[in-house]
Amino acid sequence: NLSQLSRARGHEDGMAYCPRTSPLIGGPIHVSFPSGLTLREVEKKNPLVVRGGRYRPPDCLARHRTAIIIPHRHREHHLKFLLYYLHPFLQRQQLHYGIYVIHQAGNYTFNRAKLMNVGFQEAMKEEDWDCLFFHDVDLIPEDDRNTYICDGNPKHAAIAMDKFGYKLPYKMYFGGVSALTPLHYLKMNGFPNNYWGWGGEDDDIGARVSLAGMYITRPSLKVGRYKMIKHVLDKGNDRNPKRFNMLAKTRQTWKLDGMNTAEFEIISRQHLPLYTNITVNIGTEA
Ligand code: UD2
Ligand code: MN
Repeated sequence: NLSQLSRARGHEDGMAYCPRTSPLIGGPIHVSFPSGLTLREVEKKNPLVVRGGRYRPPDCLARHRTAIIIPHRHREHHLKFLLYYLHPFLQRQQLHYGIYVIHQAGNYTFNRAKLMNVGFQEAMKEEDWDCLFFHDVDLIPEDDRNTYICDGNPKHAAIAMDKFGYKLPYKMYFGGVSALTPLHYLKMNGFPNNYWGWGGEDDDIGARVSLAGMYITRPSLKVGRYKMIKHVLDKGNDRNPKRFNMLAKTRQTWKLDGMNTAEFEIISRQHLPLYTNITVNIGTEA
């Protein structure tokens, strides 16, 4: 509501907009994984981040409000490194931002796409975000110029990842990190809810973009670079054997399954120092 909004923005009264291009942005980022890093240290390095992992530039009015949505379970060691790099990166871009970790409760098969639907709905309840970045927990951006703001069409940000030799694996690829406005998201009925286990959901999401009459934009190969923290396939996230059959039907299913049918039960919402943790019961496969 409006009065809440203006109270929240009180400190920004009369403040000038941040420049269109942040003067704090550099170029390539050297990514390494310091051993023994703790979340406490990440907190100390980011004194302006407030509860729930929120930030606004202290001396100018941000032009963009971006929520980062991270699907998660049992990857605390990756989350720590992501937060270590992402907080300063987003601050250098002078964004108003918030980080949401959507934690799947229980041990049932993982469902990345459905967790994104939860993240979208819950993040939009909290603030009027104008852009949502759907972000794997293990991908670290390697260039400051990869700005975490939305385009006129859905954006696939992770065009060049080390694991694919810093090339796009195929034209319709939409995995890793992607950015949509709330309008884009609703136009494509969000993401599918029924991809349980590894794979396929990213291609379904990519297909939804064009089925909804939009197209995929991307940063350049030089800028959209990411390092993926090395890992094996998680327990509870086996390859989904149904993915090929399901993908063949996206054209028939996208309007019937998605944000409009997402059913889940929020177990807890914690505004932690570096992020908002939402633990959710997303049920099991029908
Ligand atoms: C690829 C895609 C990813 C997704 C996946 C298929 C890349 C870089 N990413 O990732 O976007 O399409 O294939 O589903 O190619 N996660 C957990 N706990 C788990 C399992 C998964 O937190 O037990 C989350 C976490 O954010 C992780 C993401 O889901 O980064 C994708 O899972 P992955 O990293 O195991 O799969 P990967 O690297 O093949
Ligand atoms: Mn991964």
